Amino acid sequence: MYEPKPEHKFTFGLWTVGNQGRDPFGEPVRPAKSPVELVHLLAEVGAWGVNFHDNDLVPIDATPAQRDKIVADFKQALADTGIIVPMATTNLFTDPAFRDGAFTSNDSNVRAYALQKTMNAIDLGVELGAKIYVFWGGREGTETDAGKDPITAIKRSREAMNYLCEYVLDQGYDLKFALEAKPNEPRGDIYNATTGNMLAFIETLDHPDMVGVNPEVAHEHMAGLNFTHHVAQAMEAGKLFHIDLNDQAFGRYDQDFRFGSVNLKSAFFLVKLLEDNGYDGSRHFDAHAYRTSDFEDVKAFARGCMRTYLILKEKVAKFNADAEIQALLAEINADSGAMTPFTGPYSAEKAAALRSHAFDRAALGQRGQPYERLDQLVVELLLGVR
Ligand code: GCO
Ligand code: MN
Ligand code: MN
Repeated sequence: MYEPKPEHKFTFGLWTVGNQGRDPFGEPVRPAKSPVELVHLLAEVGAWGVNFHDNDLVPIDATPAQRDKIVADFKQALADTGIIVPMATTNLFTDPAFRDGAFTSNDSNVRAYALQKTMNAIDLGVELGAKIYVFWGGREGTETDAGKDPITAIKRSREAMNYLCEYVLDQGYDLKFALEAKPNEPRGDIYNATTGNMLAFIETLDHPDMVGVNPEVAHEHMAGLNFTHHVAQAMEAGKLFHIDLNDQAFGRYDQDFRFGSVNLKSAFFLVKLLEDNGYDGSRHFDAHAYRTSDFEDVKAFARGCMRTYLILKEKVAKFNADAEIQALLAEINADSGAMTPFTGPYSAEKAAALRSHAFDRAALGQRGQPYERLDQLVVELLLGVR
């Protein structure tokens, strides 16, 4: 019943199930697996797609011949398993060249190299079938604002996005960009720190229609924000091109935990938002197994992400079909229609009528809402007693 199927569009990055458990305090605990092995692992657990950074697939120092062999082997693995590549991205953070950022680096050579690397990575992604291209500016930030002007940083980011949109148009690629915000880690502060910042930034680009967002649960949670509200704003604006699902305790380091493993209730409202509003992009799990896991446990991690999503999806259907919950919602949203003559699109007549209407303000302030009763029903639904 909770088996992943292609229509669920569950995807993982090579870097997620391939994560070796390195952290700032410790060395890798799991051996490196090749991209081909990881594609087979993803097929075994029932995923639909695989995503990658250029250098997850092709090492940064690979020769053209090595590149061609790696890409051919990877394509064979995709053909053998039926796994597809819906999204690709560029690694603009691991190499020391990017220690001060890529598109916002103070070094014009680094900024140009970042454009070159991204154009090559876009070609690679498109060659493998990607339709969405993610930009996560992990190093686009500062530890001190003494050395970088934040307004210049915005202008440099815009210039890079405009350049790369033109590149995609010039090549005739069927590719859209999805910008991923994060408040910090690995930089002290990262520019365009939240999904809301990204949405505002996109509207200033030359081709805003080509660009949307890739929000990630952990990133808004790291900033102490309501992720579901950010995703809702993106959806309402037609900008939810991709989503990174994982989990994260508020106030902690960047955890990338299994989806739904920490904040089950917010995961429920997120799945409800996506499912009720017909989101039809990838459900991408940008997470990794605990450092204590071996590869059997990595598979349990990946299966767990998908299974929890599907269980929550079933809970959403129950919520929508629950007579008591729906009756409470009807009561909460009851509207006699008495205000319709005054509200909606503005007219001078409506405004005049509204100004002369007498409100019983004390009565307005007396109305309680049964949110406690409703929320307890949600909790009982999630706890499995409804
Ligand atoms: C992070 C980010 C990354 C990006 C990835 C794809 O916190 O490290 O979430 O995992 O999503 O680089 O762009
Ligand atoms: Mn992240
Ligand atoms: Mn991410």
